[in-house]
Amino acid sequence: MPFTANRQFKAHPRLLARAEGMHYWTADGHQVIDAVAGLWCVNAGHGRREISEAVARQLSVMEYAPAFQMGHPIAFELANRLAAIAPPGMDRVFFTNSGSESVDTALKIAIGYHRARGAGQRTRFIGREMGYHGVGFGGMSVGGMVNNRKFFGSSMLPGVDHLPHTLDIGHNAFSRGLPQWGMHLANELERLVALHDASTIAAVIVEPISGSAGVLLPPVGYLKRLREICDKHDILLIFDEVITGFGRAGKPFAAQAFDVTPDLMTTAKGLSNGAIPMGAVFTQRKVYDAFMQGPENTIELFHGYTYSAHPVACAAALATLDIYTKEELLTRAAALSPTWEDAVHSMRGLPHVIDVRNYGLIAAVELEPSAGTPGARAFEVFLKCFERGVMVRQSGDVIALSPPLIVERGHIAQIVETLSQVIRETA
Ligand code: PXG
Repeated sequence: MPFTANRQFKAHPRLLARAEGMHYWTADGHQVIDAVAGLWCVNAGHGRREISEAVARQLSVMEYAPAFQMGHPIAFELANRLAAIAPPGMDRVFFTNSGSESVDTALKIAIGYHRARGAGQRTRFIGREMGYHGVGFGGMSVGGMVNNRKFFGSSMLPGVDHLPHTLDIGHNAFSRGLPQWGMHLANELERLVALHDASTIAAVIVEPISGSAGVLLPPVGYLKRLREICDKHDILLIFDEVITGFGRAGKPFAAQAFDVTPDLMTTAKGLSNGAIPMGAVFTQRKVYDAFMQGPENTIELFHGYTYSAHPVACAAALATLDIYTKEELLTRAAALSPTWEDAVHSMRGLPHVIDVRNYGLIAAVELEPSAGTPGARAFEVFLKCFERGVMVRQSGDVIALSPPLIVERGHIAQIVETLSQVIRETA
């Protein structure tokens, strides 16, 4: 099983059998509120009939169409719809099937872009400690979560360096929203540029808000500073918005919430509400245009997947975008954020709670690790919450929360009450 304690699971399985709105039901009929939107992807909530009907319709009209040297109308319709909600100038879209594929695609586009401009020596990437960019060899290499890397150490991409991460509980514990301390950490990019020389660096890739490593927020001004340094040295800036895209941060994309526009943006998850696997890479027009040279019969980008722009996934994504628009879900996190912030910060002062972090409809509660068994306390909290009908995510000693964007105040209260009670009872 993926990223699972296999032996523990098989001894005590947690089987989800049905889902509707904010809830799952287990195979034996136990109702569980979903405080993580599946895995940060079911932003419009579960069981959306509009999506299943669109999928069924598309399956009966045309179940598959090749994307190499062929196209189909709704792929372009979807790309146009996405461009309309994207940050300024990001109006070119390449479809993939997952976040990991989006990341590897973006890294390849970055290298190809520089080569097309006669700067083929720019092949180096700068990622960040504690970053998560999926599990492909590219994403793993620019990522910075040690357990995801150490087993595969000799297979990393060459020429990758990492910025320091931005988590500093000493300075920023219990910040509400973005932490004030830490903008200067972006200046580390200048140090890496001085070390490697800008002429060798293709791109910097960061999550605007890191999810998997336990919700790491960008200090105020940090992302703007990264943008400035990238501009100064002609380095592409990639935002990995696989988690933050599609409303999680209170705007369609975190780039808009933080008013910093990257050159490329990777997405997946909320794009299709998790219903059908799909990802998309957005690029600035200048990136696309750089590839458009040579004789017209030549392929400009030697990259793609059998299932790029899969018609059924496109249908699911279009239906998802309709729901987002109709229910104003892509900005709902901003409206609910003060309520969410107050609710999650009520957990300050509970036993072992050393930090609470929040932005948009994301939060993390960090627990003090129990001596000698890192992660054990939060794992126990995760298990007990599930028994009491609340599904949260655990990563190390962090409990992460990211409910579907349809969440109501009553659900927030239930999630926080159960989690608080469980934390109180967990030694
Ligand atoms: N980039 C980011 C920023 C992600 O969060 C990926 C890439 C990879 O996406 P795929 O679709 O290949 O899994 C992700 C995935 C969690 C958790 O709770 C996070 C992810 C996936 C599963 C669990 O920590 N993020």
